[in-house]
Amino acid sequence: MGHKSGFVNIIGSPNVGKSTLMNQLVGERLSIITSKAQTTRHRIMGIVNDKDHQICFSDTPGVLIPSYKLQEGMMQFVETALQDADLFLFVTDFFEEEMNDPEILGRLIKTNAPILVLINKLDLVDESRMEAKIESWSKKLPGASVLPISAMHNVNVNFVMDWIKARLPEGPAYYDKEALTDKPERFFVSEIIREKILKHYKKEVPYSVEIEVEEFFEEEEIIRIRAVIYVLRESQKGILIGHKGLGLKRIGTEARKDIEQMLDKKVFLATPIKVKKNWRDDDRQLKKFGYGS
Ligand SMILES: Nc1nc2c(ncn2[C@@H]2O[C@H](COP(=O)(O)OP(=O)(O)OP(=O)(O)O)[C@@H](O)[C@H]2O)c(=O)[nH]1
Ligand SMILES: [Mg+2]
Repeated sequence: MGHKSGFVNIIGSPNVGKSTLMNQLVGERLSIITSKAQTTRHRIMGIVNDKDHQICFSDTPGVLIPSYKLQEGMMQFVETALQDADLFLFVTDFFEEEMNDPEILGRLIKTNAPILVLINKLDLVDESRMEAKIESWSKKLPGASVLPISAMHNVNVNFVMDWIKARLPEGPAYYDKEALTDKPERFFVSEIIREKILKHYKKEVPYSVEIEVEEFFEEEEIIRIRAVIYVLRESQKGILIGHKGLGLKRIGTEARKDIEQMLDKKVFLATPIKVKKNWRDDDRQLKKFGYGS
């Protein structure tokens, strides 16, 4: 048997556990995970290599109907992931009844790529209640296989790997066999900072924030990073900074610790905040932040 290689694209609604699943499959903390919807904004690749396989997973933003251009950009990543998949992992969870964009199911059916439907968060429900759920998804996506899992607790994730390996096309590796992802370190630095903001702030603040790593200097003993936090409004800057500056301090400290762990080196992290009105609807800004083409 020859070498197998292909793109396994992870698609589904926001907050169902797509990123949790990819990290579990890859065995690394690549995508950020939070309890809020729209945590993932980009297509993030996680690559699994062994002697006979290269599996290129793509985590994607949760499918939604866009209401501003940033979300249009996010859905463009989903669009390309719909087009270049060898296999699909369609993730839903026990609680999802109807997708906010049910059209996506029609799109999935039309592609030729095999689909595995994963009903996530099995740990939160009685297994006996899963039967009906499995049947309903089998009707929605005829021809697909359906499997209940818990991505977080690693239940049935091994079966996902078996399903993939049995269907992966034969072919040479697309990426270096040492590669873990397609994204540079700077990207993960900005994601870690955004994760802390998603974790500690409510309402519109996390959705109004974008991070840009402006400087990344590696010295012998330390890496100096300057990451600008962009917000939409002056008032959001105040909220982020918080009483006596403690809010921003907490973000900086928590992010720095995670970044140090990722880079395995001491880090100095500066996180100035800048107001950029309307960045979520500004094509030029969005392009600079890595959205759109
Ligand atoms: N109980 C339970 N929670 C889970 C499981 N998998 C994921 N979660 C939680 O569900 C929430 C969303 O997980 P994510 O992996 O960020 O979901 P996502 O689909 O990537 O979300 P978006 O990036 O916003 O589209 C987080 O709070 C996870 O901890 C699971 O198997 N069981
Ligand atoms: Mg995600």
